[in-house]
Amino acid sequence: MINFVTSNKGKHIEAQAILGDLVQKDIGYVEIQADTLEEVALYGMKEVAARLQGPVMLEDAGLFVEALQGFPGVYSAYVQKTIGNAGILRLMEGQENRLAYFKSVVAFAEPGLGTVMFSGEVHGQIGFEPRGKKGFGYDPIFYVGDESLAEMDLEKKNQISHRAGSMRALKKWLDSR
Ligand code: ITT
Repeated sequence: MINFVTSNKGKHIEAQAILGDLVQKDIGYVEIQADTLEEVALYGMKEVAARLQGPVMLEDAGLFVEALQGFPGVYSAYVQKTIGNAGILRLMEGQENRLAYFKSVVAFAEPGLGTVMFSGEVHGQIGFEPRGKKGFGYDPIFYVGDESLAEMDLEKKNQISHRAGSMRALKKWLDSR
């Protein structure tokens, strides 16, 4: 059993489908202002590992838009809460380059072991309109091929997503110990 520290139910459901025995812990942790998801995750893990017993993991994710020089990136949670998907579409008005990617960094620790981290990415495009009701966050505006992530069921998103990549890498590592 692994404690997954996250406030995000959608993340928990997607990660659980890959890792199995996960318990969501919505206990919060300090997300520092840093240039990379790895730094945010590693710093958060120091706090979380000190507060919880046993195996624990957390994940930091972000959307990186090429035409916006990687914005919102490490600021993705704040941007989603403030200007949201409509705000990103507005920033992208008149932009021909729609390329973007999601990145996920998962950090795992247990007593007596240092933190290990794994990452995953999915590359796609920012659409011209939101589509779909599944998933969460930026899913309705992020397209892989003709479909937004919010149009895909969990199984399909979990075949291609950034989170599926990082969680599968963690699973492989856990299984090989
Ligand atoms: P935590 O408690 O785990 O930090 P969070 O939702 O704040 O939950 P992040 O900081 O990792 O998670 O996520 C940054 C933002 O990117 C946040 O607004 C998410 O909704 C969004 N996001 C992350 N993964 C996503 C995905 O698979 N699809 C769409 N949006 C995603």
